[in-house]
Amino acid sequence: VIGGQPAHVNDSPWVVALSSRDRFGSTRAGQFCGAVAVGPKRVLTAAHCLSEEALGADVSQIRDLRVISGRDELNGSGGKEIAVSGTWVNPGFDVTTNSGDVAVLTLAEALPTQSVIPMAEAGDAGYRSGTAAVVYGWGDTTGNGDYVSSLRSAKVSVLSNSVCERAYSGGRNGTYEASAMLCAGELQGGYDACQGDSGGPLVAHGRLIGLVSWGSGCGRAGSPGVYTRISAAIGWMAVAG
Ligand code: 4AZ
Repeated sequence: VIGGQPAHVNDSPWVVALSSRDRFGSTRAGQFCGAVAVGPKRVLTAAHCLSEEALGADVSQIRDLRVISGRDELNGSGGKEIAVSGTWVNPGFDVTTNSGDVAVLTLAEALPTQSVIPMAEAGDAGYRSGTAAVVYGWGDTTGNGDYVSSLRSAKVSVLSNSVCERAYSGGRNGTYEASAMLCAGELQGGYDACQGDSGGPLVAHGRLIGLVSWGSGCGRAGSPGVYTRISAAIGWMAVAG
C-alpha cells in the first residue's frame, strides 16, 4: 500500500493474508497476497494469485495454503491460521487482460461471524465516482519491493469509468473494462495498492466494492489502481457454490 498508515484487524477483521509454506518464500509468514472474508468459511482473493497461467504451476502445488486472520503483524502470533480446503478460480479470468480477477476460497474452519464483510451489489452508492474508499494490505509501500510485515491501509477515491478508461486506453498498460473493473486513487498519485496487496479488499460505506487487481506501477499520477468490480463477480460466485 502506497501512502498508507498502520491498520488494525480489530477495526477491519475481514482482512486476511493469503500465505503458503514455501512456494513464495517464508518471510512474513509466507504471505503472498491479500484476501477478504465474505462468509465464515468463504474468502475472496484475486484469480491471478492462484491461476495456473499466472503462477506457471498448479494451485495444488502450493504447499500449506492458508489464510491468516486476526493478525496485523505477520511475524507475530495473534489471530488464527486456517487451512484453505477448496479453491475456485473464476474460469472466466483472462490472464492477459486481468478481466474477472476473482477466486473463492473455502476454509477448513469457520471464522468468527463478525469477521465477514457484506459485498456491495450493483447500484450500491460505494461505486459512485468520488466515493471515499479504503484499500488494505501487506504489500509493497514504495514500488521498490518494500514489503511490510504489518497491515496498512490507504484512502483512495473511486474514479469515474471515463477517467479510468482514459488512464488505460490503447491497452499499452492494460485495458480498463468498466463492466468487470473499477479504478481508484487520486489524480495526483500517491495513494494506491501495490504488489503483494493483490486480492485484498477495497471498502466503501462498510461494504466490499473491489479486490486489488492491477495497475501501471504504484501510486503514479494518472495511473490509478484497478480493482475487480465486486458487483460483476457476485453472479459467478453464486454458481461457484
Ligand atoms: C501487482 O503487481 C499490482 N497499483 C497490484 C496493484 C497495482 C499494481 C500492481 C496497483 O500485483
